Amino acid sequence: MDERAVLEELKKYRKMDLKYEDGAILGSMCTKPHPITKKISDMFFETNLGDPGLFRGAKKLEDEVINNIGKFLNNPNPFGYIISGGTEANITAMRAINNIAKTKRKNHKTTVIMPETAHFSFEKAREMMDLNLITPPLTKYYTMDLKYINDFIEDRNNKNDISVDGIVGIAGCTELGAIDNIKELSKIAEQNNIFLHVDAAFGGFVIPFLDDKYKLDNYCYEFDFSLNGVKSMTVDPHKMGLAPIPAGGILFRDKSFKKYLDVEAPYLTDIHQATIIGTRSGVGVASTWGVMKLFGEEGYKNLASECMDKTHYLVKEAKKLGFKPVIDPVLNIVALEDDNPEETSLKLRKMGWFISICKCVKALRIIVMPHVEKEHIDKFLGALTEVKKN
Ligand code: 0PR
Repeated sequence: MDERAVLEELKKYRKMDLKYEDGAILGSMCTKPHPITKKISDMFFETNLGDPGLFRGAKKLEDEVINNIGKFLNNPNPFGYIISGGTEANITAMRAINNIAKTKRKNHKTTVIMPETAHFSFEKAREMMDLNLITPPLTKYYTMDLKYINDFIEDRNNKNDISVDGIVGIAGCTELGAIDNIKELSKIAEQNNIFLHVDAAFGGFVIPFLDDKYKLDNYCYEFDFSLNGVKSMTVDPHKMGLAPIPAGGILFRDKSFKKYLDVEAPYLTDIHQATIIGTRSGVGVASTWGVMKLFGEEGYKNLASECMDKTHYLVKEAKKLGFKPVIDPVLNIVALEDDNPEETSLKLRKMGWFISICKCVKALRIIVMPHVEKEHIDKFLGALTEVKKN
């Protein structure tokens, strides 16, 4: 095939894909990347951060991006990477917890407390590392029950069996956007010398930029490294950061955690490697750097406000039509109660609407990403009303 034919053929496939701007993608945490990232991708497309000595510019950008993200998460001295996504970031944090636990005790199953609402990437980590996961009950706000955690740890302490190695709190849970009380979890973690990881894959690029007027009384919005117990955090540029996929983020409090991740890589330009993935593109790093410089704090604040305004619009209009949200919107994620979410979402899909559903509660799930406009919301609610009539 000649070049023109190859490209023409590829266009046919690309046409089969849904487009964010058409507004039918309502259940995705990704969105159309910022247009500047097309040019950046072109510039950095062959870079490989798996061998950073060869791509010193890309590596320097990665260090700068981690520092820049660290700044808005109140960490002046972060250590971390821009990697393939939230899944890799969470598995990386679990590797650290597991390896720290192994240095303390042999023949002990690493035990981590996390909510039932945690993303399924933790299930992959559990399976890979044979972790023991403890899931406390949820409060009516869909956050982890702190009393249960305190009692659980105290009980272990009393039995002289200090076996909790990690706690995971979620800042913006996948299904509902709820935020665990990271401030209290941080205290518990500090008092008991337990590693606290915060999964802010989604919330990391929203909560720091959220105007006070959107904040609810029932949630604590402090979630970052200003809380001393927080040791690591997942924060994904390819979600609300507007970077193209793949760009997930893992940040640790400081470089002292690197030794728990390093494996020897003697034939590379850097003789240790801490990331799970070896060969990895610098495109996500450079794109994240670019969008952050272009947008600045003001840009992300505006983006968060726009998405929250549209979220409240969706909730208001949905209520008028008799649909009830599971919780008031904490972030730009809405779950609407539904007696048969699987069936409803399938019917909607047949009409061209792609939402997702919750697992922890019977509900339809809509993520009001930047590409979702009010006109899409109106049309979608019309379709939902029709589906529920039949
Ligand atoms: N942590 C949280 C809190 C998440 O919500 C997600 C993904 C992850 C970790 C894992 O991130 P990666 O998918 O980057 O590895 N949450 C979305 C979800 O499961 C991912 C997604 C994105 C799904 C776009 C569909 C979609 O169209 O809903």
